Amino acid sequence: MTGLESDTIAAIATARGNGPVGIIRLSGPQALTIAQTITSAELNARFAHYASFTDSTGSTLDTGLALYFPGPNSFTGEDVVELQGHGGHIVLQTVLHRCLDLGARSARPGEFSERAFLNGKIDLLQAEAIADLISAESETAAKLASTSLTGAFSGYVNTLAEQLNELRALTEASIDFPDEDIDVLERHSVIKRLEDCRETLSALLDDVAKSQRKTQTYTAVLYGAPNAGKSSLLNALAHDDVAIVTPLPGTTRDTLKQQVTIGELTLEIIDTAGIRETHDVIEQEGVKRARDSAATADLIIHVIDDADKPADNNECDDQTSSNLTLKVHNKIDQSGRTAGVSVSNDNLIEVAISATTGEGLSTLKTTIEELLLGEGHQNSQFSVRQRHVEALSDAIEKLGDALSAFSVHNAAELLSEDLKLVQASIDSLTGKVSSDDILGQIFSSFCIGK
Ligand SMILES: Nc1nc2c(ncn2[C@@H]2O[C@H](COP(=O)(O)OP(=O)(O)OP(=O)(O)O)[C@@H](O)[C@H]2O)c(=O)[nH]1
Ligand SMILES: [Mg+2]
Repeated sequence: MTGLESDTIAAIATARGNGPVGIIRLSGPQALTIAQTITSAELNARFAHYASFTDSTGSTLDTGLALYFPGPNSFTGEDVVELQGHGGHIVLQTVLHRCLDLGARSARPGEFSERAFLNGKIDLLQAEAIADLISAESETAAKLASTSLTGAFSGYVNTLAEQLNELRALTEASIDFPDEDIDVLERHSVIKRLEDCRETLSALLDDVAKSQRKTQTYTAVLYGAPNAGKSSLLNALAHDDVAIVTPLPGTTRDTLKQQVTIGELTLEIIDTAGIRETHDVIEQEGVKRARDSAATADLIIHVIDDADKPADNNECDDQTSSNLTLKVHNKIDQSGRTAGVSVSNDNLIEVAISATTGEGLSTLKTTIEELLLGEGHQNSQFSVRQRHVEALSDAIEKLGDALSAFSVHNAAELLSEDLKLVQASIDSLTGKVSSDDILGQIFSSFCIGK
């Protein structure tokens, strides 16, 4: 950590383009002086001053609010001033140039967050969560990022780091004071603690993987015999009349894609032509496309007309794909089957619904969510990047190595060295240990002004 920077940075913190309000943010030792010169006002801490923002000749460039947040109680930990004026791109540029003329330097992308990180206001997981919150494209992604920003993810990682630290301290104590009667390295207890640590790490990785899945878009194909109710189900899940529904078998020909949100899951649903032998060349192409979609989908939703005689439904039992498949018995308002979830004779999960009355639909949605996100996914609320998955996997692998080496050699020195490696992987998550390269890579992907 380099501590407080000596220069003052400035940037437009609001999105590029013209808007009603625009914010220029200053951070660093000269932030207050620069802002006071521009506003000709004595700025009190955390007080909204209405002021004119003037150029060097005293002419008004804009009028607005100036807010002063003295360090260390500011976002960056340094003195920060926000000048909130009108959001026109040109007017913001002129006020920004005035800040630069008075000695500020243009901030690099993510430099405010980088300073917050370097000054210990946030850790690396929280800094990344800020960027993820800004770029979130779904409600779920935004929720995950804001939970990570509160420090929830960091909390788990820090607890793990403490656990490892304790174990390493005990290990090192036995090296430093070999003659003293420290039974801390009682073999079984050490192995047990190492195993506990590995278990906690694996559980965290599992949660992280579940969270990561939430920001992916999955594809689910509606597959089945003509007239089974595939298009009706699409419309019910989309809450919209997206697909044509008629009582005629063979209504859908083209594949029809619709993105829907099911709980925390983003799903692209593909409605397809009913599978049957046909001489109609258009329908033949539709059936081919349906099969192609089923071959690549993350989930096949096999829709069956529950009110129909079984022979008709067997038409589509030619799925060759080994993809995850869910059976949906539709039209239970006619068949009389009870809505709900069960396991079929061929060991597939099946849900009984009526696309028209909506019965069983909420069970279907939770089943789809659990199939794709994993059970208990509601408790996994982390904003995840690939580097987190890699760091945790690496820590688990190294802890495994440490455990096997200790089981064989029983050597405290070796264990201590091995634990250092595990700890480095864990600490890289929060940025306690990180190379400038990694920091540069992370912060350069931020937007300017954040
Ligand atoms: N009673 C009842 N009728 C349904 C239900 N779902 C669909 N239907 C009716 O079944 C008929 C066929 O529905 P679609 O949704 O077009 O079936 P599809 O599987 O898309 O058919 P194709 O596009 O021809 O393959 C329509 O008349 C629907 O109104 C249901 O749950 N209950
Ligand atoms: Mg259809």
